[in-house]
Amino acid sequence: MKLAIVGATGLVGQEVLRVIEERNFEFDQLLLVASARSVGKTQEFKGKTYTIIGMEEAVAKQPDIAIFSAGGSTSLEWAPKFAEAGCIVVDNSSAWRMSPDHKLIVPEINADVLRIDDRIIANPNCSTIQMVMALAPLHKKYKLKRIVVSTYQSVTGTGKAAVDQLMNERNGVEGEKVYPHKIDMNVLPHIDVFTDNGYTKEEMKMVNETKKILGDNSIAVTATAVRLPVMGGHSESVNVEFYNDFDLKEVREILSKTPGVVVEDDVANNVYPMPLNAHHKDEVFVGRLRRDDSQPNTLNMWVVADNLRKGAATNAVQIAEFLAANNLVY
Ligand code: 2RA
Repeated sequence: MKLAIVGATGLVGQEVLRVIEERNFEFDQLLLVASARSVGKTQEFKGKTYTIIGMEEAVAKQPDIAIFSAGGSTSLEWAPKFAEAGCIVVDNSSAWRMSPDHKLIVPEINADVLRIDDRIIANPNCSTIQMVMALAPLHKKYKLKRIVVSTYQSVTGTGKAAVDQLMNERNGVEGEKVYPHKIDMNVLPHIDVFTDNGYTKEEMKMVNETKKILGDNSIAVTATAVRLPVMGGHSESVNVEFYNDFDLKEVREILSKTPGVVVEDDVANNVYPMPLNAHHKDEVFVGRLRRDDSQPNTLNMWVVADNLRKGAATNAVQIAEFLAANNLVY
């Protein structure tokens, strides 16, 4: 197995390396690929020194799987070239997510739709992944009607420069600004760009990707995505209406038995999911489960996950693991 990590020097690329090491993902050859400004630099990984290569060289080496975390424009230009060379691309950008010809995969939910001819596979947006991980088992049981979600997203979702802006502001140091406003001691109801309907692209990703992953365009979704000066992960307040009534105890049981989901819900002892506790972990943490008495069949929950892990790197590596385990790599 020849594995390429494209965008290897970014926050997600670095997390992908940590995940493949932790999960002992098997490969014969590893290619660390990045933009021209990083080519020639070296990186230690599992006791070996790797020299970072460029995109042309990586394609020429014909990797079997390439995990892309290099942004949408790079993926639009290079994923087809890698695929042409016989590689399966697992892409973390939004470039292919809503393409009717490409699959959008959360392995615990819909990996079974993957086939040998899938050459570019989309990794969903981090804020979508954690939400559908919590909602998919409940959808199966009670059938989702409407989702109202507000997110509280870590600066790590924007990337290293955003983390630097936060820490510079906190330390009173001048530096590059990636946000239109101060982020420290502030919240920005603005993630990605605004669209003509007044929503941001981040909010529309949650609307559209949720329907595609759950395979049900009838689900009504509305989202408000907010950026906070937080590091450990994304948090979400999810209000969900089902077609069928539910039993709260049964909801708790279903979630507790869902692979990749951990219920942290004991408010009498101040137990609920928090980004600081989710940081560096692969699970999706669910708590504050309670019925919304303002309308029938409606549940409130609080969902937290490390956006760089299950929200990006781990989900992508799990897709790669599924491909390898099911002989979908040729
Ligand atoms: C963010 N979900 O948090 C987006 C992309 N990682 O900025």
